[in-house]
Amino acid sequence: MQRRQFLALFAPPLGPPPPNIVLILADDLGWSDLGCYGADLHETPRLDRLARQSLRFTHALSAAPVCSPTRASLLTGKHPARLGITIWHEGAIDPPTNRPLLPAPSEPNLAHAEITLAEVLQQAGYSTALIGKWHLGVTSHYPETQGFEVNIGGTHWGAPASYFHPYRGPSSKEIRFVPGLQLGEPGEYLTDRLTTEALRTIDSFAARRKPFFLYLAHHAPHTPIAAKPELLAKYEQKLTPGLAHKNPAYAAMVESFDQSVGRVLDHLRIRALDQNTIFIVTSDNGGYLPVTNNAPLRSGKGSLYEGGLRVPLIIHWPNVTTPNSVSAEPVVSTDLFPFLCAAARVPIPPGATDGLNLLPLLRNPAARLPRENLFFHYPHYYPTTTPVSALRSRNWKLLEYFEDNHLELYNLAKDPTETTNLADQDPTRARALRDQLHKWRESVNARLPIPNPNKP
Ligand SMILES: [Ca+2]
Repeated sequence: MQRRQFLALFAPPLGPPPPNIVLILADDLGWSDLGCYGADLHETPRLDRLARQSLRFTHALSAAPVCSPTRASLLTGKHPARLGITIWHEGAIDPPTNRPLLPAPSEPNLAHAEITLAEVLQQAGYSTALIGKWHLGVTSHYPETQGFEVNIGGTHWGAPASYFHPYRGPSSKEIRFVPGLQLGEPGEYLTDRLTTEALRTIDSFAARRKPFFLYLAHHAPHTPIAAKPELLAKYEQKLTPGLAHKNPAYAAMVESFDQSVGRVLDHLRIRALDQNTIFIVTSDNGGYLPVTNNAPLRSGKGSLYEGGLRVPLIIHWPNVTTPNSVSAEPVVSTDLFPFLCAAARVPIPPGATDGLNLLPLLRNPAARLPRENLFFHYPHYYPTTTPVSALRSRNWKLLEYFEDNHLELYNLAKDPTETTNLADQDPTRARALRDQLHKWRESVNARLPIPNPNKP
């Protein structure tokens, strides 16, 4: 079925009004960056309180270890490998040619033919807004072409040049800026400003008496690492030897993110919108090294070790989620698509089948989803990795590195830090998992790296 045919099937659902959806996505926020996930330097009182009122996932994984593929997957319900988007825009158009492998080709733009969550919800009568980071293609592929009625700040760039107004830098290569925020005050901070825009948007949407989908995709705490002076001073004072987290400016950025979440929550409550709003906070990939530290998890952004994939995920849905509940079920960002379609009572588009509805876990955090395997595919280079695929099968994790095809096998229950490679001790299991990984790659037409003919 073509995109237009599918969307033409829609009519706003009957019955009580479907819930508003507020999805707050942090950029590069690591698994252990929040207080409720064990951070020692960073203070995140609002997220900690939200977690106490919500369902918190301890094994939520990003669909990819870098920005754009996870964002594309979250918005389409398809695996990044199926979309052919396995690295960010700039990485797709300018891959390295001096490494042993030539990385797999990756689409630099999210194709118009893909049906996004915003399009599905818009067709069902939702008002839709993207505020903050887009990073899914050039101007012709901006949020407005994918179902977002409002776009404040979304561009093809992955990060602003500056976190301070006017949010552009003196770069000689390109002038990065954040469209929609031209009027502002000196000293104004991007995380605060995007939040203000989000609150304004909530008010304008709420006045329509229709449900809304707000996708607040913060740039924080992605580089450039830049903090508000008063918070920076606080963390410089607080920093003591022996802490896992050691970067006061990053800590301040995380707290600014926390304040943003608090402002949105307060605003929803003051406007009496909180009771019919699904509120989600998560991140697009693991924490960026060495700016943060994902301990006890191994490695960070770019890598398919847990530090590159594991992210915070908190879901609050009044009368559905149980306060202070925790799920250890492995879930992935792709699951948000079918979950939110179901919550909004709209059909899932054909082909958007790589995720599972999370509702059973919301109702019973001890439940298991009918899924044994999660797959990851990063056929690219990054400072933390060479091209690699991985399979997580409950407590077992297999990684296959493309440069030499070596396998690594970890038992995450006994070895959560992925320290002891069991591939040689348990070759039968390693081969069986590798075969499943290969079968999956074929099933989604995953693109593979190839030997670099110009490299000995
Ligand atoms: Ca990111």
